[in-house]
Amino acid sequence: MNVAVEKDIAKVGVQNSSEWDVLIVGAGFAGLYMLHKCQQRGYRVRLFEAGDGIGGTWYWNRYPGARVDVESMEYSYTFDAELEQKWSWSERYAAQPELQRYVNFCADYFDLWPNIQLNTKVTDAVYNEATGSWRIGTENGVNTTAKHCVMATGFLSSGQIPNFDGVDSYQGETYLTSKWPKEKVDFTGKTVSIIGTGSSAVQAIPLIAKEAEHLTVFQRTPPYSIPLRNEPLNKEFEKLVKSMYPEWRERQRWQSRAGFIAVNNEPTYPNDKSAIEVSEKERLADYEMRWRSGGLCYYSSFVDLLQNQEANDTLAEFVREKTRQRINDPELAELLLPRGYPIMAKRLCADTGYYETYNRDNVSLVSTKSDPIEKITARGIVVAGREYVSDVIIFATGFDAVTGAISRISVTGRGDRDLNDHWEGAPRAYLGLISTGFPNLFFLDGPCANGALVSPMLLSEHQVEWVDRCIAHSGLEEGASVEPRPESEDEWMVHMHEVGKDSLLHKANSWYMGANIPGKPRALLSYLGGLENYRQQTEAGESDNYRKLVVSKVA
Ligand code: NA7
Repeated sequence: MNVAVEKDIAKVGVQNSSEWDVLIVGAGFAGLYMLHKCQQRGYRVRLFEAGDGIGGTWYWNRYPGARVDVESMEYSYTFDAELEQKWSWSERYAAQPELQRYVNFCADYFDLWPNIQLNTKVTDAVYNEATGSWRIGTENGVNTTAKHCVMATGFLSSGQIPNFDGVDSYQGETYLTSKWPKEKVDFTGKTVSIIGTGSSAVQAIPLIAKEAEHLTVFQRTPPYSIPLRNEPLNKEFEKLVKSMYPEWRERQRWQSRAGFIAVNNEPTYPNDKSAIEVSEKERLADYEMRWRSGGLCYYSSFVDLLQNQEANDTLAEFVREKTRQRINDPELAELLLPRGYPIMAKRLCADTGYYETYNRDNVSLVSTKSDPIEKITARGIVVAGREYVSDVIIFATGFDAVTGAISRISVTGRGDRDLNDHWEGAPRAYLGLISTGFPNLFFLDGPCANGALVSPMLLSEHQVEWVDRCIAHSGLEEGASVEPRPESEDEWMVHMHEVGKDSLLHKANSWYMGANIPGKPRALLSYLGGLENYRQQTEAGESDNYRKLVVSKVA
């Protein structure tokens, strides 16, 4: 520990028998900012990261075409004005390698490396009621104790390969998009199969198709996908944003609905009108304007798109019509067009040449909607009795999202209660930050907050700052603890379900609902109240002196 840190701890008079004041799990954007805050406070802090590099999701997801679909100028840390001015993005939407450069730059900039421990996968955490601290175990046998533990494990970090019959018998090469090798994978001259057509596949397919001898796509549910319109970062736009970053960020935080405001290189406000109450002309003008901008800006279109089926249908039909024009073969287009579930009820995809890829001679589509994948053999994939032989299978099959990464750690709270038991049926956490019976254990971008539906950068920064103040409030002394009153957790869950009950999200089998994982209980995993409302609710939780929490301080 450095002398300055020791001095600071001496200053606040910490008497803590734990090895660490705060142990953070996960070196994504959320965990790294948490580490920065703890360092600023002079805490004894450690961050454990399973990978051998930092970046979390952006460390693991290195498949061809991996790129963020929130604009780079908005998908970056917002808490440090100097950093904002210093860093320049090269593209409108940063690709994975640039995101990794950014995250490493930030770790250097804030001098985070001394407290990051790589290659350290946390397996279990057990609360000690006598000391009010956590014992944390890891895969490589390192055990440690910490007064507070912050799970910054990510909501799209637990990749899943479905348990296809015969999956282990396959003799070719296999890849999972969310755990892609660091070395370049060369598909030249190979026949490749890819299972899945979510965001990851939609990004990877156009690039793999250019290289492979033949690419076969196995599609279960056609996605809704909007052209991303990526390009080198417009320098005028960069200048504009950098000249008004404080105001821009405030609008992202408080006046954006989902955390981003750029549309067609301009700052905008979300559209607060109903899609069915405006004239068709006005409606189509909004949809056209967003189509020109590209990407995810439909999330800030008409206010009722995710609440009202009729409103939603207008956008779904608009997108289908636009999509139809991108595919040469009308029969194939019918197979690729999304139907039967509301647009945005599964996460919208944003693509670069996805549909046009199906116009190539070396790409074919196998629909597994009515004929699911039967099995995987030593040579390939079997659908409807036909074997599709291939040299490579890529699983772009998604994540055990939101709860998966936390659930894979064995977490034992007060009274030997297992967190997975507490979350049985559906996860529960006050403000999505802390669960009753699990004192001093915080979740960033976890369930019951709105991580899945807003720009994660903004949400996690806000949560980190909340957790930072909460830890400071409850203290680091032995025996001190903080957890929600049972009724506070109940109240939040009632509020979350009230806010989400009429959402069209319930009408699709998405990872938002846990419905992409066989056996996972179907439940709304995220708070749908919007970013501003979430910020208000969490701030209210503090301004009444944490009345909804039980804070046991040590005199
Ligand atoms: P997604 O969006 O969950 O996509 C996974 C894809 O894999 C999707 O098309 C699934 O079809 C398909 N899938 C999953 N299991 C199966 C089985 N058993 N059989 C056939 N097809 C299957 O994950 P991504 O990695 O693409 O994107 C995750 C998020 O990252 C995304 O939402 C953005 O936020 C960024 P389904 O739709 O379930 O029928």
